[in-house]
Amino acid sequence: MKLANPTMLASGILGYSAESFQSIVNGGAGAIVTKSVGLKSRMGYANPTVVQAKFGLINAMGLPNPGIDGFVEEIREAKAVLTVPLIVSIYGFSADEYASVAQKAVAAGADALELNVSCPHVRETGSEIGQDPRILAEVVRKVKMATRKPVIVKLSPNVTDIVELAESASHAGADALTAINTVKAMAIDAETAMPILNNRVGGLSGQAIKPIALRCVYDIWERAKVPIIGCGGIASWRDAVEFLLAGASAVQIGTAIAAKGPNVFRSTTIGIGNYLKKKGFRSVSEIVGLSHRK
Ligand code: RRO
Repeated sequence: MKLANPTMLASGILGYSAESFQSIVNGGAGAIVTKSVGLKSRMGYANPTVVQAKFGLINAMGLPNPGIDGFVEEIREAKAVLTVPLIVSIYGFSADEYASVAQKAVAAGADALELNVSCPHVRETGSEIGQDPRILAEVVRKVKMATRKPVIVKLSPNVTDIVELAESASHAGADALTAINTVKAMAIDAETAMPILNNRVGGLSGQAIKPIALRCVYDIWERAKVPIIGCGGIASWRDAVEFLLAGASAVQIGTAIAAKGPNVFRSTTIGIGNYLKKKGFRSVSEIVGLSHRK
């Protein structure tokens, strides 16, 4: 899959509507990733579902989504107007469910799939699948058998060895890996003496997790045979360049949109271009993984 620039909208940030995706493309994004969609609709958790931490956000949305059958029309509408690839993020409670959602998403027009095997706080899906190399491999294999479109696997940082899982996904046929989903976290209110999120625990995103995400990309690059998409706390061209140097071929931006607006994609792309020119490189690919040289 060719991207016009190396920035993409991270999953989960702007739901499912063609209008909100268009505003992100107008801001300069090179690809869109939807919020995760499953076989059946889900309400998600009760509020509060998001809490501001000092250097990021903690969320426990609980996978609210319309279900793939309720989303196919939105995929078709988005495909009719978008000029960049539309990547549909999917989840399931079994390998067969992932495969069946994948088939429906591709039939509706998805250009690629991102498998959410890394949601930190919904039982029997997400990271409960992505933390076991054998189950992860089975999910990837079944989705690959169900479609010819590129399959990206989004990995969880909440594991002992993310590289083992990256290898398992790529051996099973993943075309690319996204690193990372949110880091398990929580907030407690001293006044009420209670956790703030209704679900008590959630996932931390934003500035606070950038060094964790960067290390994950760096470690995966040493062993992975497939492109890596960096995700976690990227808010500027300098952050993006650091991820490229660690081994990412593209980056996803999410939490930073809240503070910087959709134009963060354009400013990041322009900044990467200026950096390449200043340092005498001709393309992004020349700096992917460059920090590994000894
Ligand atoms: O919906 C969520 O609560 C959620 C998901 Br699916 C995910 O993958 N990561 C996250 O931080 N929240």
